[in-house]
Amino acid sequence: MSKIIITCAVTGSIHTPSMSPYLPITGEEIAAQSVAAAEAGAAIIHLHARNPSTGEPSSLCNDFMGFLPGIKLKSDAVLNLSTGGSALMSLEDRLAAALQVEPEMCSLNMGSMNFALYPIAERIKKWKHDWERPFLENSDDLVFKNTPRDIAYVLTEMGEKRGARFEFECYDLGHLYMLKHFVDRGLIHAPLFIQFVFGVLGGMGADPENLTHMKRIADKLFGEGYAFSVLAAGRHQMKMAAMSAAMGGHVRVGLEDNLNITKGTLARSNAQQVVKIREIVEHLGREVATADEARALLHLKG
Ligand code: KMH
Ligand code: ZN
Repeated sequence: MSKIIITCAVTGSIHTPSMSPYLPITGEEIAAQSVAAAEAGAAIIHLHARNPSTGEPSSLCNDFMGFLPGIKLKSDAVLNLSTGGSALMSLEDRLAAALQVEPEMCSLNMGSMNFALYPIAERIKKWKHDWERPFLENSDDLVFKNTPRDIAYVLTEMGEKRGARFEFECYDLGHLYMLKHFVDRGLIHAPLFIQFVFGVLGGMGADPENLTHMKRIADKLFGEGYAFSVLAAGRHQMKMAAMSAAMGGHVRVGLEDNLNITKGTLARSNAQQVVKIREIVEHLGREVATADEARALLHLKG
């Protein structure tokens, strides 16, 4: 089995400041938590930006520049910019920073879907900012739009023209077939790095049978030409990541995906989750990849 790549998704666009005081929001906070996550063993840092005053998901290049230089200065982690942004953003906004920054890696969501966040708002008693509650509650009528045309556009602009490679986010079985379609069209080249995403309301649930089936079909479609990683939302995070590690896959953790470290206890940082999954995977007999080893495994431009 190859070394295991730990990705840490440090802030995302789903959780809001009222849910955890440890969620990094400002450029300084995002940079500091990213560097600490890299020091703890994350080879890849997956990044979204926030408005530093309100914590609202932001697509402004200026907000990305609030943390990117700080991370680069203090770590050699692979910087992976989200092109998913938030489901409320236009594709143009979602890509604005990545087009400028030209990162080694970016995410690419492989299909349109419901992306219901409202169940996670139920336990919040007091809201810090006006935008949070409508943002979450209106997600019962939200479509996360990633049409084949959108996907082709991201592949062309970020992949072909700028040399980025991708974390292909697959929330359902159909997304693997969409990925295969783009491989056949010649817009995607091995080795693929596929992120199996579990537990988003609108995508597949965090059931072990779904992971074994996703792997079985990915093996059939992509053979030796791919590696998989697993992220699971909320309380399913660690057990699904551990299962991936046991099956030869890679793992993703971070406060984008889950705010807790154990049931009912908030993680005090992203690094705390990286340390936890690192211990689990090392106990399973897997070695953790450095950033440069991840670059070599995934054929990144460096
Ligand atoms: N929020 C995750 C479920 C993206 O940024 O492009 C998936 C994700 C999407 O990270
Ligand atoms: Zn993301």
